[in-house]
Amino acid sequence: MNIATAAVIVTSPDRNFVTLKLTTDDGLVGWGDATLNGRELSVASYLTDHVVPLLIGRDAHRIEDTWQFLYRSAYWRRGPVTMAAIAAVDVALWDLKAKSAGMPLYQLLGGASRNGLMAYGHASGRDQEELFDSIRLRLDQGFRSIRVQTSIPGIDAVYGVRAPAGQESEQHYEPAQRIARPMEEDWDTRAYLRHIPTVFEAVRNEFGPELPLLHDVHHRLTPIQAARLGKDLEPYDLFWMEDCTPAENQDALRLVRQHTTTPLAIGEVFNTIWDYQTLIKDQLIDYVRSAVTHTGGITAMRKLLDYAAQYQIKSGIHGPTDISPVGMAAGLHLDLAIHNFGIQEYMQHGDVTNEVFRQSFTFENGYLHPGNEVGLGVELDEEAAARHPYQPAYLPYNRLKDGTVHDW
Ligand code: KDG
Ligand code: MG
Repeated sequence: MNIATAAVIVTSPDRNFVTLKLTTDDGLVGWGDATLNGRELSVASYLTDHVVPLLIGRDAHRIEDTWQFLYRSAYWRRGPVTMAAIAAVDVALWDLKAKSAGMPLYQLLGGASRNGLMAYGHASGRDQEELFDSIRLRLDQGFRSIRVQTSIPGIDAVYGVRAPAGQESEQHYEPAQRIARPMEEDWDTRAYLRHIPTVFEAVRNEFGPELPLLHDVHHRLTPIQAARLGKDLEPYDLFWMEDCTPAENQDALRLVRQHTTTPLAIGEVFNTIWDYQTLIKDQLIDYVRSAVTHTGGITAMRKLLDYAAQYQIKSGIHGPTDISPVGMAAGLHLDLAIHNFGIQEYMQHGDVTNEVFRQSFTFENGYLHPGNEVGLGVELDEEAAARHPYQPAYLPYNRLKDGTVHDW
């Protein structure tokens, strides 16, 4: 089973996606997701210009060897562009291996360790009424765990809160915008720290003690501010507080950890196991937030999650809309197979994306399942993809009231 052709497909149904298609000399097709939100074309170029020529003629069964070859032969290691490109190759090879074995991928990874994957949905609102309506909508859809994001009095636009009706879908928050320059948002840490505990108090009073609630701080606090927020949220029993500091400095989490028992999740912008080295061995976190797409694929994620398992740290695989259905499916197969599954984010793609990516994973009664098609169970419809050419898009960025650029 040698690789005969490799092609990079960039399409923009509801948003931009970069997909790698590998075809073998015996006619099998494998898919990999290489989408890096707001920087899509750099990964497409890395693949097309530097990786595709190296793949032709390689034995598609040699997944570990191909991973090590791409990682080490580049000399320049790590980084989101490199690791997304390697991830796409790795996932496409796992898709091919599972197809050639005639099995869904999770069977090759050891088989199912559970019946379904608890998923959390996103709820947000500009005020309490909107937030409660949004939570009820997710509960009606079947979600049993909810991420809560809200506007902050005095701040115009806040991460995770959907725009007013008419500007985007009623259901979905999408931060990347199809505009020529990044949108500027504003930020005020003191206003945020005052407001968020009041929101969780109101949500607990309305929805009771059982519902698992999550919150994404999106990298905006210093360690001592994050420690305070974790303490202030303890009465509301969060499932996790996510990305509370910008954790290039892994030791920052040590300070947060010393002050609070609120569980900590981090890692959606990490791209290798090394970004977690201190966090895992010193047990400074509870959940690993990497996406298969951004962390070198199934091969690297399996090693990362097995390492985390030795310290009772669980998975919380990243599943926003900028992970394509191919990347989502890869995460779901891994989730089903590993022992230390925690929770899976599920933001749900729009109808146009679902027409381009035919998928067989299911969501029922709050649980995702990757399905039982051979391979990943996702096929890209190239004719449909061609109807949606790439459109430049950017994530927003933040400034403080005095004009200083802040973490977004
Ligand atoms: O591309 C950026 C998004 O994926 C990110 O902002 C989503 O933080 C996010 C989350 O937790 O889903
Ligand atoms: Mg996040």
